[in-house]
Amino acid sequence: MLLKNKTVFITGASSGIGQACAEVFAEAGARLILLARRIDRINELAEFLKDKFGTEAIGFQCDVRNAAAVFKTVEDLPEAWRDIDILINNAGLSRGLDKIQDGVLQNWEEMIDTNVKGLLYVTRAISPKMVERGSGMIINIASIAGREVYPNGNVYCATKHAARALSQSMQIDLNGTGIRVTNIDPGMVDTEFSVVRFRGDEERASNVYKGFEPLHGRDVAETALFCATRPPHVSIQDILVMPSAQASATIVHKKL
Ligand code: NDP
Ligand code: 8X3
Repeated sequence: MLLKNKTVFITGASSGIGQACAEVFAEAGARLILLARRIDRINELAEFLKDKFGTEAIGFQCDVRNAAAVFKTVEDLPEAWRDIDILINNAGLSRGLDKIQDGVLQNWEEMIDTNVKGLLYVTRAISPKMVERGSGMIINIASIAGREVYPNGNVYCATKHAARALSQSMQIDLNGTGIRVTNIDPGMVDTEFSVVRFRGDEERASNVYKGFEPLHGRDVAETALFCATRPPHVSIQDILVMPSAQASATIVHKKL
């Protein structure tokens, strides 16, 4: 119960890494604020965690691309939920895998609006109160795609390079405020990520993870939990976590 009574705010908790974070942080005793657009899934998850761990959790339907909705969600939090100890900026997505010259503008907008502007809106809404209280932690889920680019990854990689730059900026700007900032860069994780990237093409998505064992959402969530449970004088600023079979963004040892 390392995080007993700590309040953790997780974006993109309806699936994959965000959902796994909810489970792992619940197991560690935290109370949870869960956000996503698919509120039915958030409500089911909150019920499940209440039954399994006795977790106190509240959920909100919120599109992180909508600044007004993000600020309203945070401003309207019930009194007992306003002191957020840990923010996990996880909501994000990829759309398409096209050469830059063939790029689909709508896909570009969606990735930039979610992965960069969404992360910024949520951070802007939550961080001032952390500064006021003199404590808090922000965990940004970026990606190996924030350190390397790969063929046709162009705009997705650019958004994750931006997320990485923002983690570093937050570390500098929040220095001395009592807020720790952690950047986590996962390699390939078997979530709904590729199904979303390929707009529901399950076969194409499952081929991405064939022939090796990718990370699971829980592997990333446990990494986040490790960072969140260090003593206050320790800040894990930056972590790269890869499947053992993956050496770089493009080199994966597959046995097909
Ligand atoms: P999933 O597709 O399984 O989960 C993505 C989550 O983000 C969902 O809960 C989704 O909820 C939420 N989300 C997407 N858009 C929005 C939005 N506009 N507003 C609110 N929530 C949103 O993928 P992952 O779990 O893999 O992705 C989580 C993060 O991890 C992303 O930032 C991704 O870039 C990153 N990542 C993933 C890797 C991978 O290989 N899977 C590797 C490295 C990083 P809903 O649709 O209900 O709104
Ligand atoms: C998701 C992992 O390798 O598809 O960030 O970019 S990858």
